[in-house]
Amino acid sequence: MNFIRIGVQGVSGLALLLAAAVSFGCSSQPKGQLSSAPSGSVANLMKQRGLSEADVSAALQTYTPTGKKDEYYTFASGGHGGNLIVIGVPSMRILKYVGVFTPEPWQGYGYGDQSNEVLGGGKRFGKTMTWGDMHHPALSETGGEYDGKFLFVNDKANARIAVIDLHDFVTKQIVTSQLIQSDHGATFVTPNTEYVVESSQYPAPLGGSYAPIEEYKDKYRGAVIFWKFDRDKGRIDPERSFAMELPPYMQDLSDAGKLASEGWVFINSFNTEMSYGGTLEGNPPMESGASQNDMDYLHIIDLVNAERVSKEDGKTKTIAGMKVIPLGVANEEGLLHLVGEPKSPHGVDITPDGKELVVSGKLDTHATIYSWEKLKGLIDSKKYEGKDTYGVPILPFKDSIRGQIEIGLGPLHTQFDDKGNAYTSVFIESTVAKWSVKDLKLIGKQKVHYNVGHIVAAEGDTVSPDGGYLIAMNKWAIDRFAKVGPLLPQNFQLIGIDNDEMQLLYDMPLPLGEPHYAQMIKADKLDPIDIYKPAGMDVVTDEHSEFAVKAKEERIERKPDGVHVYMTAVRSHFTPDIIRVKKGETVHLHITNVEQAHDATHGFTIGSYNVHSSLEPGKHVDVTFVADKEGTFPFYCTEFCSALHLEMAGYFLVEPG
Ligand code: RUQ
Ligand code: CUA
Repeated sequence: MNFIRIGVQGVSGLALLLAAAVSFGCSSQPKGQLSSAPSGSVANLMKQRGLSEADVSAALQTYTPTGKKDEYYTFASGGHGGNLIVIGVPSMRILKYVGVFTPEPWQGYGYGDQSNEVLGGGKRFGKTMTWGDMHHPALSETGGEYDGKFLFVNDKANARIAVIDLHDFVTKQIVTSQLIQSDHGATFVTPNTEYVVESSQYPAPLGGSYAPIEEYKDKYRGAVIFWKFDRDKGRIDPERSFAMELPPYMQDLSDAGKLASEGWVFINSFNTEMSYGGTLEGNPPMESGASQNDMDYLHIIDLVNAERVSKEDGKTKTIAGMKVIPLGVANEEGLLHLVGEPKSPHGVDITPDGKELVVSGKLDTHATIYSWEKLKGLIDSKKYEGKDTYGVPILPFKDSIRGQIEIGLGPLHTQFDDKGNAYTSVFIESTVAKWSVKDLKLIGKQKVHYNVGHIVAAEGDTVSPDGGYLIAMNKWAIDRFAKVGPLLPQNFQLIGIDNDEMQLLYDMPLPLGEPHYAQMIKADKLDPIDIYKPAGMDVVTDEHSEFAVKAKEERIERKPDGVHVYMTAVRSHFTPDIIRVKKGETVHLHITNVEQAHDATHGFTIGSYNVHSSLEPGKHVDVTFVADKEGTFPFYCTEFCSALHLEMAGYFLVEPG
């Protein structure tokens, strides 16, 4: 009876019961009929639904009965949707979408003054972006451990970084710098979240100006921005942030050093050939031009000294409002080193002890394990094998690695468990490879259903990974679910990693853009609030709003800048419930949900005016718009808040001007 091998605690009794049912209860049941005897029903259900013992074992490890909560939260990027997805593990139930880079109607995100200001923080060349290409979430850390306080995430297309506060799961800030025109090595945080790292992907003239592409080598550059995080304020401080100019290679993923390598930052790159396409103009296509060299470069940045240099007079330039350490200064000060890395590398992942770096090349079958001690020794003794076109010293590859391990076709990203193992996603093969970090030996492979990109293991990129669970984030769920037309959902596959052999536990379609990366954190590290207290909170500033309205103080005031409506929401009434304005007047709605009960969320909309707010208990929102259409516009509450919810309504009357 070896059918159930469960690593999850607390179900062993049930497992035994089911094992007994399967072994003894199924012999005399006619096909297709449910037994009334409890001992037979499981076996019968298995038969009816065509489930194997492995299926039942997997189900037992993920099924979460009503009222029981998940052990982990997974925060996954929402890809092209620009929203963050909160998922419970092991149930794989979706708990929330958090509006981040794109408007999110349910939360009223992007439909009111506060959230518009957040989205406005990410304006590019004066324009508010309403879509994002979200890639890599990073949880805030203390001492290299997730602390459950904040989450950062990047938008690759528009080089934006967002800050989400996990006390209420609300996006508080978006920052961007026109220094760079895209990002990919983002977001990664230093072990105490002093800095949030954002490096560019596609080189461009720094600051966003035009330069002919023929001048690529001279005028185009990459850059890395170190956004300073102010933990007390819970916000990035652009004033104390700085950047470093990088050669015009295509910088890829990055990681921050920890423990042994704390204070250093590592960034991969490809296209060290500096190919820029132009097939119609007689050039090689970018993808083949960019794959000529056998080696690309890993960038090694001395963040501690870079921070010092960034504060010295005359050592930086200001470009697009960002303080930048020029490449020349970085070279003089020894802030940047390169080391070869095999063919088109993608992921760079630091081991939990911070002593080694795992780099995987998309066009290589190996993972390469660099020793931080060796790299540091080479840097200290200035042992270079040469310099690149831009004068950046290159460390000798052979002297910097401990070894390589044959993984398979197209290794990408690596995560770690609590037993000294590493897990690497293998894109072309569609597998997850498990290997021992100590012996560089392959232990096994788990087939995943289709193109796997990132993988995420429980706290798998911290100084103390948990093991237990891993999610393979597969792109394009061909053939896995009921068909929904040519545009395919993504597929998250939950894999148990507590036993020697990995076990596929669950398939979860994700009906959004390509998620890329996620973070998985123990649920008990988070302690989100239930209500905003006291009532009248501006949830973006996290302060009591100056426009907060108290019961009995509701009013409508005409001021030089328009009509101010001070409104309260309480089950089941908006006060005032009639608003009269003249066509052309500017309207300022100030709405406070004055309730303090956990189940007292209201919503507010005025039809045809594209106004929507979510009013959680105690929340205050401001909405400003011009009453440019005359007419009779009902407004109402959009959350089914009470038996008289439908009656929670009123009229917005716009008289002809
Ligand atoms: S990168 S898998 Cu941002 Cu690997 Cu997508
Ligand atoms: Cu308030 Cu429905």
